[in-house]
Amino acid sequence: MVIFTSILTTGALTLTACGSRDDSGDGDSGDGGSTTLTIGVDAPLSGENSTTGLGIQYGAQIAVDDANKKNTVPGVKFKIKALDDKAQPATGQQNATALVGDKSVVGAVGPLNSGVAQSMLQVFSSADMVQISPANTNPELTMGKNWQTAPKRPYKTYFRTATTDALQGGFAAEYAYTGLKKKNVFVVDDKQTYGAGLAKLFNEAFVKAGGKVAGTDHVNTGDKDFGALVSKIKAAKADLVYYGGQYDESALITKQLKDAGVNIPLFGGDGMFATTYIETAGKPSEGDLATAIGVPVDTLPGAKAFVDTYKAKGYKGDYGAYGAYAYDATTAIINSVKAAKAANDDKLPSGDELRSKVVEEVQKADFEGISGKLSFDEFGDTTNKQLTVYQVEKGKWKAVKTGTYDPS
Ligand code: ABU
Repeated sequence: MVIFTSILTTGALTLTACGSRDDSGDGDSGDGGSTTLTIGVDAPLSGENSTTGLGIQYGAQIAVDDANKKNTVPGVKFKIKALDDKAQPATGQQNATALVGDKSVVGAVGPLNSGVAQSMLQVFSSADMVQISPANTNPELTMGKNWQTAPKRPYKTYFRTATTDALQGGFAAEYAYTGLKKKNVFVVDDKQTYGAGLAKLFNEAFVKAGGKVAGTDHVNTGDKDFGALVSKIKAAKADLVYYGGQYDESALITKQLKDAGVNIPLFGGDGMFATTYIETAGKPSEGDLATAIGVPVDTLPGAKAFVDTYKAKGYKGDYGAYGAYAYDATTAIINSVKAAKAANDDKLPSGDELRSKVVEEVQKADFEGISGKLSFDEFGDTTNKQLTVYQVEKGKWKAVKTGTYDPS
């Protein structure tokens, strides 16, 4: 329960619990007004997955800086509170608890990992506080365990600006079978919510397309030696490896495969789409593939200023995978604060009421984001279903196909 006190002084509302008086400016913010609201960010900011996790933090930061400069919500300034979940569900849950316990926090952006999200959903739901992930792709988060037969939204507070593996798995399988003309795939996953789920969906779609599965295996996050896996793939005479998981492990797998003379591409999902994959694997990554959400950010006219700012600031990590989606998730929260204020005689609702109103307004979001048009369906999923296949060419990820997938 958030306790709030509002003091009406000469017609202006001064929040003392949800938000705080703040008359000081900062380097990045314009003179947005006297109330400061916090937008929480949760992502892996150190260690595993942090290349893409930092892209989430800084994507959200640029959105807040832009809103403060533009004075998007007159009388309100925004700031980011970024917490590191280290890609660990237990840490993510602690962070969610800390964010809902901070009375200035009006909503949260993140996490990156679907398995971490599972541990946070109930915490945000109990506080009726919005959570928008720019990266989670496991379908169960929005449509429940029986999403393939009887989809049912488990939490009305959870949204995402990333499309899901219900499409990503099939999109990759279709490209592998008809685009790459691969017929015999070895499927590996990291046993995590995202990786195992995506690998299963790829497997099903590849077989449905007419392909064969030469073998399957599992690894652990944090593993470094994949010698036994490489031997199995070699023996299976596969023409492609599909990997459900993150770049940290797959970069080592592709290197060890090629070092053992198994010169077949490794194909993965958005968890693999990171510059670190290529930096870690080096030349052996040439020809490898990954799908990622949306269209390539560098080709979006609306994202040019964002990309320029990210580079000019020298921010660490990658903006390519989730940065623009974090920017749009953050903007959705900011726009919802603006709408909640407008609907309340232009006074900012306080405490719990503001959080609840923001949830309602995010559901109604409909605006042109930097990643394209942003709105959410009845499950809280983005209506933007675009995906892109990237391939490593001359040491860089190069977009080779953008589109979507029809699972029917
Ligand atoms: N979407 C890939 C990485 C994040 C996740 O676990 O869903």
